[in-house]
Amino acid sequence: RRPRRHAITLLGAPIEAGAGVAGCAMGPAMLRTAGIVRTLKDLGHDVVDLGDLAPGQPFAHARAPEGEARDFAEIAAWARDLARETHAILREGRLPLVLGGDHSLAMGSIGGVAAHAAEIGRKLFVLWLDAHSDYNTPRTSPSGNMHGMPVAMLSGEPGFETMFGDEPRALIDPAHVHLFGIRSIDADERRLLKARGVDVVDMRRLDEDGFAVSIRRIIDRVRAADGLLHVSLDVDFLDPTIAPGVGTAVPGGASYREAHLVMELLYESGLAPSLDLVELNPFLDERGKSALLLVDLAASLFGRQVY
Ligand code: 5AB
Ligand code: MN
Ligand code: MN
Ligand code: MN
Repeated sequence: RRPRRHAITLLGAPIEAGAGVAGCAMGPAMLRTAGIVRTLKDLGHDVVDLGDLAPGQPFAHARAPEGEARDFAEIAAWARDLARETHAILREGRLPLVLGGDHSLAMGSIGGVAAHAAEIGRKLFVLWLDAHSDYNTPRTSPSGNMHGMPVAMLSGEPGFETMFGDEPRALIDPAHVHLFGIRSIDADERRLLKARGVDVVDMRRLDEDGFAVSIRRIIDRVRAADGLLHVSLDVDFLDPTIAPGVGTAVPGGASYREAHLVMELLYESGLAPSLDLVELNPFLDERGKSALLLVDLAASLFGRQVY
């Protein structure tokens, strides 16, 4: 196999207002310390690091919705700025790699990818690697934490109308979303996910079918539609024993090899996804263990091979 060379643009989004505990704002710095730039360069890629996005002015236009969504205006500002950036990066023919930051940043990163997909007339598929389904709305959320809401927001669920302006609209098709590694869903989320036809590959199904079969099914679907793929990797997708640096640990996650296999098969697919690395909480990590694992997973996604 000949290695492929990608043009990758890194952008830090040190946002933690969407999470229940502090610490994710240090995520981008930690991923750089763990060697994300050098690792991707050593694989032969053209890597540019834009540094961290400066927090935007809280978007005065964003009105707190009914129900609870903590720091809505601040997260709306991040989302609008990030969407503009990921869209611009893709327009230059490069792949955005967003370093988080809590998972609410995906409202922006994927918002920009979706705008690009629409512009070039391609279908966008999202692979959401996570313990949680992140499909709460301000009305259904048990916590009010917006890192539990990005998939719902992107899918056009009510409560987020003022995020990008006043038009209520879906940025992605929920039937093109694949939630993967899931083992914690709230009751209202389950109801909405079923109604919208989201593909939920939970851990129980992964135990039975295996990771390889399950990821190949998704790859085949994206290929058949000539779609674009975005991968959003939440640290809590991984088992907390191998990735302790996370505020929302759930037992029974992906093992070291299962996670790498997902990345290796994605690389071999040639789909070259845009990527978020999110929810790393360096304050809770153990001697950089989780950060180093994330960098290694990014390396596998971008072509590192044993043999
Ligand atoms: B994460 C929970 N469903 O909404 C909620 O880490 C947890 O981005 C959300 O996946 C976890 O508060 C959000 C209970
Ligand atoms: Mn575009
Ligand atoms: Mn999660
Ligand atoms: Mn998440």
